[in-house]
Amino acid sequence: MVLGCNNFEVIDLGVMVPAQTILDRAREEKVDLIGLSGLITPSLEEMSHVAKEMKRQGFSIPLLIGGATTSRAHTALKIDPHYDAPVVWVKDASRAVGVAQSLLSKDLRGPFMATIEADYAEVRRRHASRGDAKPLLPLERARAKRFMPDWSHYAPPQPRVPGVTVFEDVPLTTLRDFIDWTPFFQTWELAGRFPAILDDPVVGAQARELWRDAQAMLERLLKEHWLGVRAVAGLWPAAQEGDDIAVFDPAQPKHRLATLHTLRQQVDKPDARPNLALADFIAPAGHQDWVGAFAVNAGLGLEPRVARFEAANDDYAAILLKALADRFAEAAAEWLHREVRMRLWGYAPDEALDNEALIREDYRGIRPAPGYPACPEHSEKRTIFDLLGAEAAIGLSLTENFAMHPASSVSGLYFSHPDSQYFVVGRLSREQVADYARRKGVPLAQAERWLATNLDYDPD
Ligand code: B12
Repeated sequence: MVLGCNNFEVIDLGVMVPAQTILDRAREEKVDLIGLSGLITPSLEEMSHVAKEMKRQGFSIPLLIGGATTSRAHTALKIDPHYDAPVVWVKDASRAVGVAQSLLSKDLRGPFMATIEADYAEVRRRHASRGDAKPLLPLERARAKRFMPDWSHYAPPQPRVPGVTVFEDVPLTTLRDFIDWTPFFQTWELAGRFPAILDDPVVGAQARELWRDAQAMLERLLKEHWLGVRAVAGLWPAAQEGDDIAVFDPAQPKHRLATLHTLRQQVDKPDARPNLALADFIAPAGHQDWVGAFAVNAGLGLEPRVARFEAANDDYAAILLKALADRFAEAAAEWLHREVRMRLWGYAPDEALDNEALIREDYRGIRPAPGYPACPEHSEKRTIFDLLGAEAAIGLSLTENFAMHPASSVSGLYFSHPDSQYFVVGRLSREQVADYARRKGVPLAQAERWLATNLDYDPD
């Protein structure tokens, strides 16, 4: 949009486009630049692949990199080395115009690229000397330091409604009260917490205008029922098995349905703090513990509406609507988690928390989502989807790189242990990645690609 408003003609190929389609179209249209955007980690690998293909197929046009999951370091280390023509990471869209103009100008390109290359060289130098970073604990030591409550004194809550529960049509008017508006403003690159942001001395006026537009669209959306939201939650008997979680059939508790694989922190912590893995929050066999999973889809009916706005050249309304659908996805995850705590699992039937308290996570239990720092590996979504039957139940599909379609959707796990908490898995040794690959039954190189941003070593 920003480039379009500055006299660049942009050909938008959409999402999950194969490398060859991008390159063929670029040739056909004789484009000046290619841009790639990445929201979740698996896109990072795909970007390196596109860069390699550009080199192999003799391209010489610049490659722009952007999106929430990309970084200067990743671009310098993993993409730039694969392509000889300029590769430039663009921090936010407002800088895209300056970058594109510099790259296309005969006079500016040289000095501009000299600065970028110097910058990347510095990133690579720092990366090469990162051997100075504190060494990680061997896996066995990290495991010995796991979170280990006295399970013999723990009575896991038994669900009131075991197995899978589907919500065909979650009322939008219910979800409205569960919306966390702060990330909505982030989508528009307006920094600050809601509602204080509305009175912010710098961005307040803009935030208020956006807020008014969003409320007006929300009213129409509710009245005319533009969106459908479906949700599914499941609760199964479970047992900790090392860093894995065995998941069983509620009807036949000896029948194993699946294994969830978790990753353990290996940083050497100065004090007695444990080295956590999510599996630590589930009791070992013999204690009748349970694990949960969920998926919500807030994108039903969204695409044709967005297409209508786009056809009318109303990009603002199209983005506003997508951002509202994203808020409904997160609100549905918040609402569903409360349903689970109060009703389905039912361990907190009398919980009485307002939206502020929910946003602060003042309740018992967590819902980590694959891709977030406590479980950075996205392929676990496949297991979650299979357990829930998410495709059939709520019309949510998973691409081969584990992105969910429709985009406005969230999936994750439920833990009920009162001490369960979010944490950052962080850097991983080859030893742990090899162990993880073995547990998942995939080649080491595959696990290394999935965990590319967590590796403490160079896999090549
Ligand atoms: C909104 C959001 C969502 C929404 C919508 C996602 C969607 N519609 O695709 C919802 C709530 C649905 C969601 C779901 C998920 N999310 Co989310 N989400 C975000 C959040 C909060 C903001 C992203 C965003 O829209 N930003 C606003 C846009 C405008 O910014 P942007 O993408 O960075 O792009 C800007 C620039 O980068 C630049 N740019 C972007 N692309 C390009 C390309 C070029 C060529 C150029 C020049 C510039 C450029 O321009 C933009 C404007 O300046 C981020 C956290 C964050 N603060 O970034 C997490 C984040 C992206 N999500 C994350 C995750 C893990 C997920 C889930 C996988 C969780 C789950 N298990 O359910 C799902 C995946 C959904 C899916 N469909 O597969 C992680 C990804 C981490 C990772 N390593 O993979 C993030 C980074 C959060 C985190 N801190 O860990 N998410």
